[in-house]
Amino acid sequence: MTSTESPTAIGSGTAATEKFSKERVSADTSPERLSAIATDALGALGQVIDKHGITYSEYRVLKQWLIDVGTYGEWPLWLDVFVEHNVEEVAYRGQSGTKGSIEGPYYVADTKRLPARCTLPMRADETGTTLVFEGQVRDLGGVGLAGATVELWHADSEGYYSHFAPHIPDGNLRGTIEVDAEGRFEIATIQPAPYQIPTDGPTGWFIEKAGWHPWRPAHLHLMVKAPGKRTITTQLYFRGGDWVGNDVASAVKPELILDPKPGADGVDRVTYDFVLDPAAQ
Ligand code: MBD
Ligand code: FE
Repeated sequence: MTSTESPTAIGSGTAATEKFSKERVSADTSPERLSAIATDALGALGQVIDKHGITYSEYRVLKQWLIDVGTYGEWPLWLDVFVEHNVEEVAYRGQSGTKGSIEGPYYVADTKRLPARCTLPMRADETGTTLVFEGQVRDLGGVGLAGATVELWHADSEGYYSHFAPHIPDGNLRGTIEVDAEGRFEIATIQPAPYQIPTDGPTGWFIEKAGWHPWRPAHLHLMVKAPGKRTITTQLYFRGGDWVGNDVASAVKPELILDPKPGADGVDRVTYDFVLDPAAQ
């Protein structure tokens, strides 16, 4: 790998920021609601400044660091690691299907469509233990959902994501699986490694200065969709894996932990079924 191809904080941050910025998102927040939220947010920050006696030099360092987060394109990373889990918990209120988890900064839409029994796109020399992930997409009544799709994306065995690390081909370890007539799927892939927040950018500097750790446990990202059902965005983790009990992004839930076991062929297999709530009316 040449140095220009090595993953850098500024490279993955810039790619994540460019992807997000293309969406031009909107929300129907009224001026009254915005004012109430902003008043409370600024009030909370004011209380922190007061409580800790924040100094002018600390204030200037904060200003510089906030500028650096933008320069490195790390707002998607920082926000999704430290803030998104709270938003996701609010979004799940009133739901009873499969638990959600954060989307994170590395989702890519419109990945390769794959049949219900498939192997995720990977390099000819992809390293890592083979993992067969199977299951069924169902409604709340237990009926399998034909027409559902399971979008799966995950890091490679070194913890890097395609589209956000220059040495990995686009589309690697990503796919949109079309379930069968009973809502079932069986996907062969490789076991991802834990993810480390890059230490050469402002999110990593902040974590190091605070004496925290920069790790997420190994995880699969999923977005499961079906006609007339509420889309779920979630993640699945691996029992006993490093950082499962101590995720820097606070995004692990006990219902989302897999326990793969070797099958008759010696290959690790695991079953996980997804239950979708009805779409909001
Ligand atoms: C990840 O891989 C991730 O899933 C999240 C939420 C944040 C940073 C990197
Ligand atoms: Fe991730």
